[in-house]
Amino acid sequence: MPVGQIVKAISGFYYVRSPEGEEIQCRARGVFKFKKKKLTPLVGDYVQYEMTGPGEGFVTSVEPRQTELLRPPIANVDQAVVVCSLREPEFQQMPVDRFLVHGERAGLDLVICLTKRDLVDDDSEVERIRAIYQTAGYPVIATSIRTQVGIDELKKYLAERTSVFAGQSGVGKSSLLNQLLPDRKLQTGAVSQKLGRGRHTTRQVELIPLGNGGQVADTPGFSQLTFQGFEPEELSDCFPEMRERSARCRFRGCLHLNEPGCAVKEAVENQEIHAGRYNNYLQFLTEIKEEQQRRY
Ligand SMILES: Nc1nc2c(ncn2[C@@H]2O[C@H](COP(=O)(O)OP(=O)(O)O)[C@@H](O)[C@H]2O)c(=O)[nH]1
Ligand SMILES: [Mg+2]
Ligand SMILES: [Zn+2]
Repeated sequence: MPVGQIVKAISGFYYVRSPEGEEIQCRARGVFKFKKKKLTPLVGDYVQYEMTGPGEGFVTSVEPRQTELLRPPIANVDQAVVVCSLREPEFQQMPVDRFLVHGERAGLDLVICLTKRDLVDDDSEVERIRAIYQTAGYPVIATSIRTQVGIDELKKYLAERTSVFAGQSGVGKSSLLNQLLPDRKLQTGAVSQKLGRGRHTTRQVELIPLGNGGQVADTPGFSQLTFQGFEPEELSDCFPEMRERSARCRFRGCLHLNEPGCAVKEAVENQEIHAGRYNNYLQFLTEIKEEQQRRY
């Protein structure tokens, strides 16, 4: 049986892209089987399907997932592009670190994309931000849809993989996607304001090919910013620069607070780990503990 990828799901239909690039409108066969396994097919899933007519068929089974996101619901994403503007609104580190932590936990590769480079005079702020994320190993790309700076570099990161854009409202995600997908104009902030509608336009999640072997998920990006379901011990694993040092902490399960022999704190004191990153770690740890207290 052929294997294709679900690129869109609308009211009970799954649109499966065949190996030849054709879109096949499918229903799921034996919905009960899927339900029993608590497995709802997601956009991004590789599925086996059976043709029943031209352009029509049944999904018969779902292949194991490489990654899985719940908000937005999408499977097999390789990479998240964390988008943050330099101005309008000002760069904020905390939301970037939140998205990075969620991306790490989902097992995604991560790239930071700074937008609206045309609104700052020189590269000093970009360099400052780059320095923050250097020890964590995240690439930082500065872009502008006005001057086109950084757009080609971003495209290189999007080739041959499936990416999702994450970031707060107004940072320029739709504008970037419009640069990448000139054939389909997404609503940007300015346009939707003119129409007097809310900024959040609900859209179906859809995978769109970029023509360079890459595809992007057309979604508002992952919105989950709380740490529900996180355990305190796993948080530092979601900071690469802490993860690589925590094996050298004296105590197993070290939370890198005030424990003796903590390799992470030592690295913060030596400025090998950026203090702002560590402070956000502490903030998120507090939120995880508060969340747990509410549960019990
Ligand atoms: N100056 C400037 N404005 C931008 C740039 N990218 C986006 N914007 C503006 O920022 C606003 C929000 O953009 P939008 O793409 O809707 O953001 P989203 O909410 O993240 O999808 C719009 O008014 C865009 O025109 C840029 O590179 N430079
Ligand atoms: Mg948008
Ligand atoms: Zn430690």
